[in-house]
Amino acid sequence: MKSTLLLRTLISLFILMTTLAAIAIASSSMAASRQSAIKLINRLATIQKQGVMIGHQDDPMYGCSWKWEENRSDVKEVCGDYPAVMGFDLGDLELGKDKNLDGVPFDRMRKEIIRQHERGGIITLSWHTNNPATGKNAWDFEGDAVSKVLPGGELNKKFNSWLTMVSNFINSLKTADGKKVPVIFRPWHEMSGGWFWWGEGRCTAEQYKKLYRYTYNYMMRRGCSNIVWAYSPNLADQTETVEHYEKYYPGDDVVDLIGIDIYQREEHGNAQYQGWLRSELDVVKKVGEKRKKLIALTETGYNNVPDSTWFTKTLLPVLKEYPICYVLLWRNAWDQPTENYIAAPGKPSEQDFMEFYKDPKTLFIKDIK
Ligand code: BMA
Repeated sequence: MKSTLLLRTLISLFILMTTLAAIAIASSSMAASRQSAIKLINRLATIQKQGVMIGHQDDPMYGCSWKWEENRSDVKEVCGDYPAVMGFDLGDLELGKDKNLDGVPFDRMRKEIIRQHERGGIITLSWHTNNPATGKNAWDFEGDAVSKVLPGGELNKKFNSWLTMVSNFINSLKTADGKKVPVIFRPWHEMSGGWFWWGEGRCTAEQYKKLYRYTYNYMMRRGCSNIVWAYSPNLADQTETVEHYEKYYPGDDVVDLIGIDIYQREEHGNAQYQGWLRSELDVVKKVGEKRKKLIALTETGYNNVPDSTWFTKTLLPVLKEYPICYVLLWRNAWDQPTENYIAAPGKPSEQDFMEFYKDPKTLFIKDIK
């Protein structure tokens, strides 16, 4: 009897110890596997002290007067250097398409991401995910999609297959010697506006947090160790507050960088836009300090930049007041005549952008190499 009991105790002890060892190995390999992301986080923290990196969405894909040619960039054609940050969008990847929602081929995107990494630059990815409930685009907010994609929901399986496709793409971002390229990923962005199916009024804050955390856990399990995770709400209707900004915040354990998306339109004055930037960045800075997160202006711009001194007189003075690591100006869209957000040869802001480039605060590729 006694010896059976001893044997049983020994067996249970053995099982417990092997389980604990397995957990330790799993968590240490999880930590180790984030190496490339952590390296990027540390680099961003260093750069944040030096100045603000200038970024541009779809920079090497098309510009105001060209598209799909290789080795071109409106930014480079104006100031002689590439933007320090390049942004790309994964929308439509989840449908198995070979081009994104703006016509950018995913193979070309992968190539440009690797090129940007090899020239010493930074990459950020957004994802204008189609509505899984209605089959329409990201701006279709019908169908209660968030609750349906979460575990137990009728679209969970389909959603998993979408996350798998995005994970596979991110895992495929590797240099020739097999090293993974780190990227800042900004899923479920602009949730404080109501225009996307994952936004305000389309799900509860709790559901949103579940969606974000589910995405994080799923993609980390699929080995996406090269992601720096970003939380990126949009401009508040009123003056921003910490409470409002954090309404959808999914947790310190799943976020590395926090930011804000803010645009100026023709009906807004420069002072109004600057007021918004300050109201938001005051809060982003405060939350960043409190939570020890990197901070950025994750999207901005003035469509078609009609003001010829906008970069140096409106944007730059505010950038100088905040320790943000980057600002991403949106695309010089080939397909949307009203969506040109950065300088290009022959545009009214061309000269001003040169001055903006020369300012010590603004960082381009040559400054961060
Ligand atoms: C939006 C606009 C759209 C575009 C989308 C994804 O803000 O620029 O025209 O399709 O981003 O890039």
